[in-house]
Amino acid sequence: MSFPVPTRTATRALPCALGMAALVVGCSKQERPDVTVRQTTLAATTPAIAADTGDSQSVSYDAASNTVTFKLVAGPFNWNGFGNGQATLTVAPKSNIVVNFVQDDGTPHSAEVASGEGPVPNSGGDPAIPRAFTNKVVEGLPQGATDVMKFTVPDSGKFRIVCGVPGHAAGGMWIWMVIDPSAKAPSFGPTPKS
Ligand SMILES: [Cu+2]
Repeated sequence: MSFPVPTRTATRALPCALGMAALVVGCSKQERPDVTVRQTTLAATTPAIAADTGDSQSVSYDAASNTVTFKLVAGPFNWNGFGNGQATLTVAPKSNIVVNFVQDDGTPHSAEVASGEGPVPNSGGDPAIPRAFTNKVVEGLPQGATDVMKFTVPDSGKFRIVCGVPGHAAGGMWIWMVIDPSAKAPSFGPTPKS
């Protein structure tokens, strides 16, 4: 299944646009209580849709080559706005992964794929998958730097994408990367509550 993922702006605008198209009236909560109800329902279901189909701005997939391209943006102790495992990149077994790392924070950061078992690592230097780390993984790269990690995931497993600068991952700068045999395509979004 594949649903178009509305942007947040589009999600908000959609009920109004529907109301406008059908009735050519304003979009007022007082005048159109049914529109309000529909908007609430849509907002409540949007996170699940995003988790199923991915954030098209962060992840793309080439099925022919089984290649996942993921944009990983370093912010202040977060990745793409998420920290402490609050987001998950889900990929199929044996996927070829291209991570386009973008350093968008004033503090030096790096990236590495670490084990998903045990405690969050204090620093980089022990990647769980060969070649799955950026340059200057312990020192960190300066703001504005970019790097590319290319690696292939195994059949199964749960990993963390961490910052390798000492203390940063433990300080929250990590997200999950999960290999899901049932995944038909990669996705990125908030970690499902278990
Ligand atoms: Cu960092």
